[in-house]
Amino acid sequence: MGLLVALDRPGGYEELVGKLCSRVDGFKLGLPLLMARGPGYAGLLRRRCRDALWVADLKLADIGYVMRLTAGLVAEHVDAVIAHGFVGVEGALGELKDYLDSLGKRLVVVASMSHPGAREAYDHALPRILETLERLRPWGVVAPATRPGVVGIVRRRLGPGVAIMSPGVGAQGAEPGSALCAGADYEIVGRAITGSGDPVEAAERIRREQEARLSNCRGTSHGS
Ligand code: NUP
Repeated sequence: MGLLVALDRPGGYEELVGKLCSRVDGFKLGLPLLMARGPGYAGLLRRRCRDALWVADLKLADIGYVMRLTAGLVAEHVDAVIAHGFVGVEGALGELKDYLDSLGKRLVVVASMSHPGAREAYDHALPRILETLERLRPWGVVAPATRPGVVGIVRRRLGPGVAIMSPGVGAQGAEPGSALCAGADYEIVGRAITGSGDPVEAAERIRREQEARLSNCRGTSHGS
């Protein structure tokens, strides 16, 4: 069971990361924060919580050459980098994966997105993206907590060896634990924690809700 905190809004998170460190599994750094503070800020935050999982959500969707350049700016400070799945393998995700492999870093690829408009594109694109993921075998995949059915499809298709991380819990309406029940490894939560008056209490409450939902669904939909 995992909880990743999304840090998106430009701001100072050193103290918050220190407080959340023992309570969550990792942190996902958004583009607004990285652009405002610079890639080195990821390193500064990491020093507050070294052993957590650190993910740079760069949402890369470009030719391999440019994706490698972009990922290279922040790779030393994080464990994993997120790219879009629709750009395909040759000349794009394949190159990025080889590059990250050479650095000992992990690639996470978006299979589908959490917002309502994602249906316009991803309902059609998902079968193709799943083929890409099967060939590429990235370390991780992003699938939406707002559509647990999609999480289940990704899990069944790619098997137990891939880390599935699911955004959409809290501010976008999905309940804590719902994606975990559908087969995700991590739920990504941003505003429900960072926008709360008491982020530590919010993270602890979300953890408790994840545990409660997971223990309910285990033995029913997701097995033991
Ligand atoms: O499909 C996606 N939806 C999504 O919200 C893929 C993402 N990577 N995200 C990210 O998850 C988004 O960029 C933000 O960092 C986080 C969700 O934040 P919140 O809605 O919990 O505040």
